[in-house]
Amino acid sequence: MRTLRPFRPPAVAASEITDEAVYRDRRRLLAALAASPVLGALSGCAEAEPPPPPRTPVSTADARAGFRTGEPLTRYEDVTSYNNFYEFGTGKDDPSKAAKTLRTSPWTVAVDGECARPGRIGLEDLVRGLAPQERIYRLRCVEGWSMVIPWQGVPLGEVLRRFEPTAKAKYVAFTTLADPQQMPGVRYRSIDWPYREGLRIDEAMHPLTLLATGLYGKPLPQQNGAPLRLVVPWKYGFKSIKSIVAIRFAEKMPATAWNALQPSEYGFFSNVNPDVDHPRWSQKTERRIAGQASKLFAERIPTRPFNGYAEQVASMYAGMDLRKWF
Ligand SMILES: Nc1nc2c(c(=O)[nH]1)N[C@H]1C(S)=C(S)[C@@H](COP(=O)(O)O)O[C@H]1N2
Ligand SMILES: [Mo]
Repeated sequence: MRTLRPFRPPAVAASEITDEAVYRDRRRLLAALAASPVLGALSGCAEAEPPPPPRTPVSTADARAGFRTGEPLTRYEDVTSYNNFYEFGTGKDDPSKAAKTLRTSPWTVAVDGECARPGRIGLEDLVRGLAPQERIYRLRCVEGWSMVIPWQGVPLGEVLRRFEPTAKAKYVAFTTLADPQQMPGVRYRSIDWPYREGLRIDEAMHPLTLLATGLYGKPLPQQNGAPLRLVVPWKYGFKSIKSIVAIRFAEKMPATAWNALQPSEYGFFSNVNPDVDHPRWSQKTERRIAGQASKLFAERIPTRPFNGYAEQVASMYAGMDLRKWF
């Protein structure tokens, strides 16, 4: 029986993927921020509701430009051995070692809330009749590394429409399985289990938002969120919730795991934004883990607004103050 390392806060985890000098800078930044009024202002913003989204639907044809990229792919072995999946431990190599205990079949998803056709549905029925698509997406972790991964899956919006969301469905909330028998990390209070995430309904329906069931042409490995997980490529990686067992249509902004843990650091929207630093570190650059180079020597490149998907998604946030709604 493997013993898991006790929970380390994300600040420490970030040091693993950052060079010493940058890490020391972050420490200084943290000290400076602790003394500034900015943090207080940020943490107050969870109170109010954001303005309603503009009525500017993005057509699938417009979004298609974001469906693939010619950038070098992350190697399969890196995609499947350097993971964040706290249900299996907080170390990057914990999930690939521990997640084999997750049973992914049979798998059912409970759908409820503001919709005409709630119910429990098996995974096969959930995606039945929807043609699987391949999407090559960049995914950027809030900790500062990114990957380029060929995913297979179905557009989330097409799945959600089957449940006939009502006019009151302004948000969609997602929940991960939390079974301490299968998920050793759940025995530690690293986050308030179960892992929860949420999207505004227009974000959930956006053609770029993928419900992934595979990568590199194979079924999803457990450590990557088998048997189904979100991939929301313009948002920080933690929005891409893994091993989903429940979907709820909601009228109010749902609670999310990282926001609940540290609201001043993780907002509801969490769109990738190089102009809004995390309170403890800069978000201006990222380490791209791709190609043959080892992840230890990953190239540092500039981070782009909305992770490079601005053309497809920026219209959803027109008129929103992205510093307030981070
Ligand atoms: N249930 C659950 N989903 C999760 C996480 C988690 O800890 N638990 N980690 C998130 C984070 S922080 C990232 S960066 C991505 C990583 O996905 P990958 O390991 O497939 O690259 O998964 C996200 N989804
Ligand atoms: Mo992440």
